[in-house]
Amino acid sequence: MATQKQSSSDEAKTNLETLILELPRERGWIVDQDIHLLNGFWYPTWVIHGLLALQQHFKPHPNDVLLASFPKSGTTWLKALLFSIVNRATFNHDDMMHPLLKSNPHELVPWLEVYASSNPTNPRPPESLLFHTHLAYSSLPEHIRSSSCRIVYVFRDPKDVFVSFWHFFNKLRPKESSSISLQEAFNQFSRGASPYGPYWDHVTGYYKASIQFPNKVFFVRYEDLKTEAVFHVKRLAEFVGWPFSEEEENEGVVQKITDLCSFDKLSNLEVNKNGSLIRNLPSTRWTVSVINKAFFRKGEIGDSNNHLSEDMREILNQITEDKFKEIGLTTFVPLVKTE
Ligand code: PAP
Repeated sequence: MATQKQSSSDEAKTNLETLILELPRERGWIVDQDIHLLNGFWYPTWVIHGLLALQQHFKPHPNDVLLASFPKSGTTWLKALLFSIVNRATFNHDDMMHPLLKSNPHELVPWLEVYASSNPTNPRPPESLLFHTHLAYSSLPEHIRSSSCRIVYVFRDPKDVFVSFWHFFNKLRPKESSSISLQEAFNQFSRGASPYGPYWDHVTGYYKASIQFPNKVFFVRYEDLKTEAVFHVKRLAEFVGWPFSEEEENEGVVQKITDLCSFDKLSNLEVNKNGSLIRNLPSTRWTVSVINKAFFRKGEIGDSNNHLSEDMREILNQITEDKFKEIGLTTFVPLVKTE
């Protein structure tokens, strides 16, 4: 029996490897990290392993909350906020033992593809109703899209996303890996063939879903959160089913949670200055220690102005305008008026 099980799992692995070999391929931004085009999106090899496991075996609960994002759009921040919002009955924002004071937000909200790539037949992380994914909407397991679980999607100006992503890869890259120049990475990003890209199709998928299913998909802009944090944190809490009571509002709880999750607060904690996360991806040869500091660089709007030439900015602005015009999305104007 054990041998039969073993051979069917070996067979599944071989089929998966054959499938991956047949997909269009591009260089990723670090060694061992080629990206493959699967149903319109470019994913690293190990993400495809995780994605297929999720599509086959992930069973959502109706109360699950899934945070979705294109990398570098505000994931760490939203993980901190959502964790604090949904767990506030257990962990008070001013509790000295609050988990955010001792753990990086990525340790508190599991990343589904990573977990699934290590646990392909049982890809649901235990004891959590709050998860995160970088998968595109169309790549999500059908069970997630058709269930009543909720999805929060954060998006950000692609110029800042690109610059943030490039810096992050530079910090992540093992010494033996050859680097990718800003220009090379830019060329890949702008033609859509970069990790998790095309950025514009990623955003469009979730935006359309948020229009079609407003009770299922919540769409928030990083820039809006930066400028009107308390207002959007309240909306977020309502959407995920944990609205702030009048009493909490009078006690300033929303502001306190917002402060706890702010860039200044989180980036100055010992765990985020000196701690690290170990990412173990058994489907590749890749085990990497990611320093927590890498998730906190500047946390500003418009830092891309310091790194991209005027031509590069113009190219990304033009693509963005063209792609988002069709769906009525504008990157540079608040999505929801605060009054
Ligand atoms: P991930 O996709 O790898 O999880 P993600 O958290 O989405 O990364 O993006 C990191 C960006 O969010 C960084 O932006 P920067 O490179 O332009 O500085 C990081 O600084 C920023 N960031 C992290 N935490 C916060 C926060 N609490 N508030 C605002 N921005 C934040």
